[in-house]
Parts: sequence; C-alpha cells; structure tokens
Amino acid sequence: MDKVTDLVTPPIPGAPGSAPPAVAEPTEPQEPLPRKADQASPDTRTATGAETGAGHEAREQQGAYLTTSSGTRLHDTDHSLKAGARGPTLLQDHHLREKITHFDHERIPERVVHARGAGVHGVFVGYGTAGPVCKSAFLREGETTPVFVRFSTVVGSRGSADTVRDTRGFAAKFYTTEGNFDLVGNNIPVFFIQDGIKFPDIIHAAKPHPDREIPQAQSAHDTFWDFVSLHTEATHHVLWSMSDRAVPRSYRMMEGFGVHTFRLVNVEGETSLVKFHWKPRLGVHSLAWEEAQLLSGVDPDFHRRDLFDAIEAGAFPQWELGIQVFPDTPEQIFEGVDLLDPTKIVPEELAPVQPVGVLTLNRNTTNYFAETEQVAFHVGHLVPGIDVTDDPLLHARLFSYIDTQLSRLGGPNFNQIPVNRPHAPVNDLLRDGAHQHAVHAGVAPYKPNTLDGGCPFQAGADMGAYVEVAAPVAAAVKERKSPASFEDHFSQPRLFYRSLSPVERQHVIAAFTFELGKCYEKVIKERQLQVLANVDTELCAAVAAGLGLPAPGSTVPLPEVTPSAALSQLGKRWPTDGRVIGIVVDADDDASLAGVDTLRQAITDAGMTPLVIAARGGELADGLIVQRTFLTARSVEFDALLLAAAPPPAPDAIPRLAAVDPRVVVMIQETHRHAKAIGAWSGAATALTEAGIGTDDIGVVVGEDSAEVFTEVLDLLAGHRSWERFAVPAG
Ligand code: HDE
Repeated sequence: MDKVTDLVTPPIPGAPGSAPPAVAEPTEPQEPLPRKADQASPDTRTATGAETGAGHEAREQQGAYLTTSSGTRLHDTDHSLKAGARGPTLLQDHHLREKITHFDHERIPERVVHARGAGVHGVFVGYGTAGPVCKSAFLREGETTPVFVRFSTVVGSRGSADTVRDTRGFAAKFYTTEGNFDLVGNNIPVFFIQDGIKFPDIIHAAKPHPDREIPQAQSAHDTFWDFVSLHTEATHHVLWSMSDRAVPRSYRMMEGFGVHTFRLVNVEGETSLVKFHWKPRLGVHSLAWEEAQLLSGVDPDFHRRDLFDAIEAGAFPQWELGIQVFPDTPEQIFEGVDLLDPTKIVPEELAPVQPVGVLTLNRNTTNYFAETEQVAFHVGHLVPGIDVTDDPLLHARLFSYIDTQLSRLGGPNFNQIPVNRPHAPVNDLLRDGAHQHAVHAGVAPYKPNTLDGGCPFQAGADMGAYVEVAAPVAAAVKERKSPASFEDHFSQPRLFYRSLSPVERQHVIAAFTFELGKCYEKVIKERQLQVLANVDTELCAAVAAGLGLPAPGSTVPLPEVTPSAALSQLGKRWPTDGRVIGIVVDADDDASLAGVDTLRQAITDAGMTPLVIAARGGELADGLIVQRTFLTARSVEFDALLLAAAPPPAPDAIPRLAAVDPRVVVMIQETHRHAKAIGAWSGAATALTEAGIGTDDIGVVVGEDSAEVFTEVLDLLAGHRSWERFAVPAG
C-alpha cells in the first residue's frame, strides 16, 4: 500500500486534498493535482467583466515545475546562495530576496469589523414573485444568478473563535446581468445605533480594552456595557445579542436581515419600501452557551468547518429571500414603526415575509485569501430596481464600504480582484491606480469627448441604467438631530423578550447575568439593571438576583405588547441535513461493533455525518475506521450521541476507577446537559447509569436494536433539542 490512508466509505468530509497523499515525497514531476470536487472559484472574467472562456486552471499554479514569479524554473529553493557552505549569504540571491519579500507582505489589514469570516459560492434563482414591486432582472422567474456569501462574527480578530456570543454578518454578492448587487446584512434584524456617526463609538466599546487588548471577541466586559447602558438605543440589539440568536448552531441555521428599509421600483416606476429577510430551510437553531464556550477551545473553527463539511457532503444549505413590503408614504412609517429607524422591526404578523427567490450554497472556496479575504462588499452596489432610503445608518455605510477597501485592498481597483469582478460589462472611465488589471484602450477617458467617438455613452432607465428614485425631500433646516420617533428605546426590546418561550427567556437571563457578572465596575451593572427594568420587570429581577444586586423599578411605562411568534426559534420541526452524529464503540468488543457499519450508512443516507469514537484510532473489526478517539472527541462536536457500548477505561484514561471510560462519561453528561438526543442499545445503557442519567429521561432512547434507536433519535433531532428535559419556570 503506497497511500497513507484508504478512503472511508461512506466518505467523511474534510480531506485536505483531492487525492490521498503518498507515503514518500513524490520525486517524479507531475502536473498540479485538480482542486477538490466540492470547490469552486470566481468566474474567469476579465477585469472589465467579459467572459474569457478560460478554465479556472488558467488562474491557478501551472505546470509541473517550480518557478520564480516571473516564470523562470528554479533548481533549489531549500538553500540560500552563500559564499561557501558556511556563508555568508550573498545579497545577489534574487530568489531568496523575492521569496522573503513576498512572504513579508502576505498579510493585509484585517477588516476593522467582521474580520473573522467564512465564504462560499452559490446560486440564486428568482421566483418572479417580486415583479409587482421590483424590476431587477435577478428576481425574475427562473433567472439564475451566481452568488458569493461571506458569514462572519463582528468583534473578534481574524484568528478568533467562531462560536463567541456576537452578531453574525450575512453578506451576499449577486453577480447579476445588471451589475453586482450586494446585500450586506446581519443575522439580527436591528442595529445598536440609529445614526452611522455612532459606529466608531459602539465598535470601540465592544472591541478589547485598549490598554491590555483583552478580552478578545466578546462583549462580556466593562467598556461594552458602559456604552450600551448609557446609549439606550442599543437596547433592542442587546436583547437579541443576549438571546440564543447570538450563539448559532451553524451559519446554515441563521436567518439573515438587510436591517435597513430599502426602496424598490417596478417597471412602471412605482415604488415600495421593503425589508429583506433570509429564511433558512433548516430552521434557526442555536448552541447552548456552555457548548459555545467549550467549542471556542475544542474547535475554534466550528462554524466554518460545519459550513465547508456540509457542502462537501452534498448537504447544500438553502435560504429563501423574502421581503416585507410597505407602502412608500411620505412619512415612511408603517403601523407606528418608523421605517427609517434601524433599531426597529416590523413584526411579521403585521407584514408577512413574501418569498422572492431561493439561494443554494453549493461550492466551497478554492483559496481562502483570494476569495474570502479579498471579497469587498458595498451597500452601494445596487442594481436597477433597488434603491436606498434616508436611514442615517445606511447613509454612513454608503461612504464606509468603499473607503475601507482602499487601505485593506491597497487601492481603488479592488473591484478588479477576481472575486469582485462583475459579470456585467464594465466601461467606467476610472483609470490607473495601484494594481490596474485592465489595459484600457483609447485616448479620451473623460466625458464629453470626441476623440474616442464620444464613447462611452450614458443610458436611460429604458436601456438598463440605474436611475435614482426622485424621492421628495421635505423642507427642513440643516441640523445635527434625530427625529422624535427615534426616542422609544424600550418597547421593541420588550416585544422581543415577551415573544420568547420560557426556556429562551431563561437563556437571555443567564446571558445578561454572565456578561454583567464579568464586568468589574458595580456602577455599570447597576446602570444596565436600570435599562432592563425599563424592558421587563421579571428579566430585571432575575438578572439582579444573579448579580446579587437590588432590582430597580422602571422609569418609563411598560407597554402591553402583542407577542410575535416569528421571534421564537422553538416549537417546530426541521430537516436535519449536515448534522453530526457521534457513535461510541468498544474497540475490543467485536459484538458491540456489529451493525455499526450499517448504521453509518443509514446516517449518511439521512444526509448526516457519522463519526465513530473509540478508545484508539485506526481500523477495527470488519474494517470499521475510527474518526475520533476518547482523547480527541468532545461532546460539543455532535448533535446527538449514540452508544453502541459502555467502553471500559482505555489505557490512557485518568482516572481509571470507574467501569466506563471517564471521557465517555463526560461526553454523555455534556450531551445530556446541552439537551441533545442520546441513544443506546444492547449493553450500552450501563454507560448512561454510570453518567447518572436515567434511561427513561426525556430525549434519551434505549432499545435493543441500533436501527430502531437511530430512527427515534432522528425524530428528536428534527426538533433540534429536548429542552423539556429540564423544568423551566413559566415566564
Ligand atoms: Fe458594516 N462594515 N458598518 N454593518 N458590515 C464592514 O466593510 C460600517 C453595519 C456588515 O463579509 C466594513 O469591507 C459602518 C450594519 C457586514 O466582508 C466597514 C457602519 C450592518 C460586514 C463597515 C456599519 C453591517 C460589514 C469592514 C455604520 C448590518 C462584513 C470591512 C454606519 C446591516 C462584510 C468592510 C464582509 C463590514 C462599516 C453598520 C453589516 C468598516 C461605518 C448596520 C455583514 O466598512
């Protein structure tokens, strides 16, 4: 056998290359290996958007031989050129200098926010249902548009953990026939601030303290709570951030929101106001807070791995794009909600989300830096049919997103980077600048001209040009002020809290108690308790009790709110595609292995990934390959745990006092505590007993037959978690 591994059947996602490596370093020159089947890269367009007809290989490394960046073959890249074997190194070594110089400049500035992210390719298909309100070509029935999506956290640095408590970015670039449209949204429908001028303030408060640069990627610290307890327009976003929405189970299981109100235009030129929503087919699901914390250490890449593995396994995540439509009235208020205030939602009960198309993410990136790091989203990348409103947060963004690329991507030609290239023809009169890829012809890059025959020409709206809506601007004076309708900071946070189920409210209480408990200054905790008192009396009392502080009374009237069912995540059933199931076996008990291979196949057939966990790695009886050992596995990797055995302590177990390996016991206890499904058959039930868990507990399935147990566990997974396992006081 000259390969290090045989392929596992059914395959487990995550192989690093498109072919298993050889044991010894290959010496016979060969062409570069093809990319993996799950990968794609940006279209091979020219810098001006034309199709090249070239395959993606044209842009990858070519040929069998190592070269310099200018294409000269090299014979030695392992030794610098020296005056004799003991040196000194010679300045004339141009290969050394090129290699080191390029290496020195491999990093570019990370995004000032949303630095940590994962991007993938997909396709959007319009339903045609948007026609009455929007003329954009990509929304027409059956119109297929390539899309690049980047998910992200907001606060952490590029190398921070995926599962921290934070808002998630959900940015989509549609390469439409009418130019690129970027929908740069979040998984939370409201924002911390109403005016873009406050963005540096909220971000400075949320980022690590400037003196010691701690803590990384989290809001549980004094500066964040100092700011939001004073700046109470943040309260609605803070409520969402303290809810389960801020610890998603997966990028695939998040809603997305455009946040701002946009203005759509139809072919007749009629306008409507809309809010954009992404609705995941898999439902909205979250991690338990303890899971999220453990994952930050056990697998800091949990969300990107989940996304890439699911796509590699063929479990393509899907979202419907939907719109809430409001009449474009002069006051821009719908049912009492100011549509220009980005701290407010319009409950779906008042304006249902109407689906206008479906997004399928179906290919992983080929190169993280080239694609995900260099993708440049911009809220000003708009296409005919979609216009902005006067939301003051959106207006600051319209400035920021181009400006930030100048320092991040090193100049004004960032739209010529492959992942940013439009699929529509570009003829822009923008010239020169660093890293210019286009070779512009002509002598008259200005308008008007005669020397280039007057080219290029302006088009009318009937020729597909983008024409701003002639929206009236009310007579006003120039002033630094917000409208009075922006002043209500508490009624919608209350609506959100009151719309959650009792267990979701418990999680919000625990999150506030945790975060404020991590603050040093008592006065900041007390100030935030005052904010909570103005949201909900019970919430405030419970958090105050946890902090050991008195609960203040409210200083504003607490209005009656009509709960919105769409705000709760629980109580429905969803597909389980791409979930991960751990199967604990006893490597030395062949009887416990019987049927496990069939079970693996059943799990794969159900669109999920099975991982076999045993005392040691390698191959077990009947060729069963182990993916995790008791040393490398942790419960937080799995959505459900199946026990084929109650394995005794392995030789590396500490302590070895009990009948079952202590790591398996911890795995069972954590799975149970995180309200996840557990299944056991034959003698494995003793492991449950060893872990102190009742075999008839809610969400625990014990049977004789692995297939029957799995069927019941699958049913439990469709409900995501068994929170009924724990009694929660009704709110
Ligand atoms: Fe952003 N934001 N933002 N933001 N934002 C950036 O752009 C900014 C805001 C959002 O995956 C930056 O290219 C300002 C709201 C996402 O590449 C920067 C303001 C929402 C992403 C920037 C906002 C977002 C960004 C950093 C207040 C939700 C990641 C690098 C006026 C609707 C995009 C970059 C990606 C990224 C500025 C507010 C979402 C600095 C000034 C509201 C998803 O330009």
